[in-house]
Amino acid sequence: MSNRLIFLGPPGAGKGTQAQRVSESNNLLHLSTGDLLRAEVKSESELGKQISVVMNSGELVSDELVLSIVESKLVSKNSGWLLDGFPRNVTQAEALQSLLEKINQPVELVIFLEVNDELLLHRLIARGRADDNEEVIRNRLKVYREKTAPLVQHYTDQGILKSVKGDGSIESIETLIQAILV
Ligand code: B4P
Repeated sequence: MSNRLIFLGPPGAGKGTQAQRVSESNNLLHLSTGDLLRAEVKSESELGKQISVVMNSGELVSDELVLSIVESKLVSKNSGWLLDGFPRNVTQAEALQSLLEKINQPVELVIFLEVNDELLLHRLIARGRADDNEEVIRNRLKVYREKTAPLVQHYTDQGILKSVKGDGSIESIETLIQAILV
């Protein structure tokens, strides 16, 4: 079974939802950069306040910061892991690749969750997080198209990307993903 995974997709595609379920049933470390950043915001540290401004505008937090968070979590782990929401641009993908080469743990599979914009907007507005109002969501979709979407080609070229339609029920999508992993 593949046990070094990346979940890729637009905001609201269900990366976090599926990553939680798949990591639990396969005993993988679930590393969500969004959750780690929100935890820093919640701590009300100086850094958390700066992160909050960036997240609530729909932009990406700096590569340097996100990379240092991921590196500290991954180097202490030598079994399986699932990266959710990371990498989010080519710089992060390249930095991840050199880190993984250093620790000899290459990515085995990238799952790309495909969902149309209308459904994404509907799901995120229903979720209602601080960064889930329509104006910010539209900016997140724009940032996704400009910065994150090129990773689909990047991992397709490496021959490790599989697409999954992300518009069914949560359970049916999980079943599709599990079938790809075995
Ligand atoms: P994230 O926390 O990664 O969240 P997301 O992309 O908005 O959502 P996700 O795809 O995980 O959707 P979810 O399962 O929750 O990013 C938030 C922000 O953090 C970014 O904008 C950025 O500022 C920052 N950030 C994170 N990582 C970064 C990085 N690497 N570099 C720089 N900045 C970074 O699902 C959404 C909703 O849909 C939920 O309510 C869920 O219940 C529902 N849902 C899911 N699947 C469904 C289904 N099949 N049917 C019906 N509803 C469903």
